[in-house]
Amino acid sequence: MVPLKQVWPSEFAERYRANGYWRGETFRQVLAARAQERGDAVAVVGGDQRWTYAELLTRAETAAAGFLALGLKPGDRVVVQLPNIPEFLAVVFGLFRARMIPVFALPAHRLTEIAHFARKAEAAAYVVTQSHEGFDYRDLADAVKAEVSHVRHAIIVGEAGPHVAFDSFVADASLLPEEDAASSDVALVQISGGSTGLSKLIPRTHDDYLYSIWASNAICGVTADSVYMASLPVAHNFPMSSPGVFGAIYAGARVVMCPAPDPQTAFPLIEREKVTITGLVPPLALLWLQAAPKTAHDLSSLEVLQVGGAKFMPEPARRVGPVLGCKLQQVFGMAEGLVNYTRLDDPDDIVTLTQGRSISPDDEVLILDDQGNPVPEGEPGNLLTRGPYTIRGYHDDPAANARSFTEDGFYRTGDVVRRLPGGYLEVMGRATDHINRAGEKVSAEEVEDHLLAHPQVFDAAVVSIPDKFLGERSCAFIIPEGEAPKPADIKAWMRGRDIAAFKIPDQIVFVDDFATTAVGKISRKELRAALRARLLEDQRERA
Ligand code: AMP
Ligand code: DBH
Repeated sequence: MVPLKQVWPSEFAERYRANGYWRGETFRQVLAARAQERGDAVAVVGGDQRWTYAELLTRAETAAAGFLALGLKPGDRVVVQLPNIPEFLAVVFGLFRARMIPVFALPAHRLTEIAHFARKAEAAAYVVTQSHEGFDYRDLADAVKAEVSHVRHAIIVGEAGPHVAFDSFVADASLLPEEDAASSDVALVQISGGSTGLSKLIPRTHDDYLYSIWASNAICGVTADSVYMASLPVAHNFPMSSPGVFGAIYAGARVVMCPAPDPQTAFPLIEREKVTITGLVPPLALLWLQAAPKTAHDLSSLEVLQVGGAKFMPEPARRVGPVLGCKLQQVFGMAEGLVNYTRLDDPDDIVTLTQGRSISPDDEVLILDDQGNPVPEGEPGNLLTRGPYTIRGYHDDPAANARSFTEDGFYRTGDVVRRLPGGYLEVMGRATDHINRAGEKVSAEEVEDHLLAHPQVFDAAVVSIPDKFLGERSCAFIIPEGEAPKPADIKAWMRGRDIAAFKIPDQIVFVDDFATTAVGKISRKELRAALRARLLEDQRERA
């Protein structure tokens, strides 16, 4: 197996420890400590379940014993694809207890993505729920096991069919490893949204991830009295760690698992559980703003609404306070590390017009032009960063690492930002080609690659176009091979590729050629930019 690691040069690691960011804690210790201190406090609520910290610990230990009893070993990687249910925490803390490493997939991912994660991580097992939003994950589990031979076990939360039932796990303290992980070990693997091709694996250590979590708690006001609701899919880095469900557990607070983020589902839960803080992507924030004035539900417990994942425009940002009666906090983060927040006591203009400033005094934030020189203060440029919770490399991907990291270890975020006084950042756009579809990042290259597999597609270029609701949507320009198929046929065919639905182009435009007049070669990046400009021009003319 390719070792999973994340290593900072020793002078950096020493500084991050000396400055108190890396505390030497592990996730196992965190849950054990909270169960000791606050055993009777409710840790997580979801569906008709309510577990105290003591119960969550017991369930995590039972899960750990179950994984080990199957023959899985410490160090094994396990793909976890669960929706917002309390078992998510039992599974993940169970894996931490057994010193196994969760690799997080989103509920929307399908065979193509899961097989890629499982292969790349050399996963030995796969944990899913029986079904969610009408999709039966047991069939997917069959397919994953058939396709990726080292995935030996599929563990199902719910009716397991031919697979292993999570409920069948039995406690057995004698199986549990005595020795804990080192805090510098990789604790978990996040997935990059990715702009070039397939998603990359992001190994995060206990030290660095826990730092981003407890420091986020301080910035977001999360304490033992908080009630954090996971509205977005909990496997996303944002609801997991900014400060997310892990932040809530770190603080000894209560997690509420909201099964879907629509107001009809979320508002009754806010009322019932007296939720104090939750996070949304901008399109959902718009829905909440629309629904709140008409709701009969009492939302007055809500103190902070975090909005992030994509740019939140100033106009709706201004409405959050008056309409929802809570503070807005903008969050600009990435699974690779760096997270920026507006602060709870910032003036309104900062909160509505910026995407916040970074967590740590030791976050190094560079804003450079395309030649790598710093831009004048306040001018837009490429954001690069290095720091105590930003990775130095993806797992097992030298080509991606050469592209995405500088020689001195800065991560090229691909975002274009400008810096305002006080270190606040305003996100201006993207330098790389992905579509930020309501917070879901879709790689243009990955979708093009699928389209090019279609027999009637000669060439394809996928671009993002502004969308009133989603922020951005995807448009595929296709040069057909022979007669053009119907857009609906292309979409149906894409669905058959077993990929997440958010990757299927929202719009398809057939063209005879890409009409690129440039002499010689044109990069795909330039091509996409030209096509996008042409489409926007056409739209303006028609309007
Ligand atoms: P990922 O690498 O998939 O974790 O996605 C992180 C990317 O999402 C960032 O690099 C930004 O492009 C985008 N993003 C996250 N939060 C915001 C925000 N508040 N405003 C604008 N873009 C954001
Ligand atoms: O979009 C993201 O990936 C994101 C947004 C807000 C993120 O990873 C985070 C906060 O931690």
